[in-house]
Amino acid sequence: RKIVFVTGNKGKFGEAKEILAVKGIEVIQNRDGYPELQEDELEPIAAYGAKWAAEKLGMPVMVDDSGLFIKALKGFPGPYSAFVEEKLGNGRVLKLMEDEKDRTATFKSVIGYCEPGSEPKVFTGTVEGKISYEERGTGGFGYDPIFDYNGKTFGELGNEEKNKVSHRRRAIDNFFEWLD
Ligand code: ITT
Ligand code: NA
Repeated sequence: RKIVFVTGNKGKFGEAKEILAVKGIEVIQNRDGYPELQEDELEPIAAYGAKWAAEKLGMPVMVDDSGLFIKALKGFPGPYSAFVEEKLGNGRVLKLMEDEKDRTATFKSVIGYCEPGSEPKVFTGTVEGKISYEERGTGGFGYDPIFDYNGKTFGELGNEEKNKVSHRRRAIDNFFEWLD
C-alpha cells in the first residue's frame, strides 16, 4: 500500500515514514501544500487539507496537522504552532513561560486521511509532558528541545525512542487500526 503524505516538514515526514514502514506501508512525500483553515482546533484543518489534496492529486492522501498546547498559556501556541515556531522560536516560548510554575503541555497530532471521492477521516494522538526551563538535546525538530517527557526532552530522546511514545505515533496507530 502507498500513501502520499502532503507536508513540507521534513521531521514529520521522516517519523511517519519510519513508523509506517514497520506496518508495511510506503509513504511518499509531496511538498505542494494545502490550504490551512484558520480554526481553533486541528481536526477541521487536517480534514479539509486531506480532502482538498486527495481531490487535487487523485490519490489517497494523508496530512498531519499538529501543535503544542501549553496549559499555563491557555493552549497557546496550539493551532498557531508553526507560525510561532518560525517567527519566535523556542527561546521566546521559554521566555513566556519564565514565571509559570505549571509547566504542563500537550503535543497533539491530527492525521487527516482521504481517498478521492470519499469523505476525509481524522485520527488523533496526544502525549503529555512539561515545558523545560531551557532547550535540551539536538534530536528531533521544532519544539522537541523544550518538551520534557519523563525527565528527558524529545530532543534528547533518539528518533526510535520518540517514535515509541509520541503524539504522531499514537495518531498513526489509530489511523493504521482503521486502515486494517
Ligand atoms: P506541514 O507542511 O505539514 O503543514 P508544518 O511544519 O507547517 O508542516 P503544522 O502546520 O502542523 O506543520 O505546525 C506544527 C508546528 O509544530 C510546526 O512548527 C512543527 O515543527 C511543530 N511540531 C509538530 N510536531 C512536532 C514534533 O513531533 N516535535 C516538535 N515539534 C513539532
Ligand atoms: Na503547516
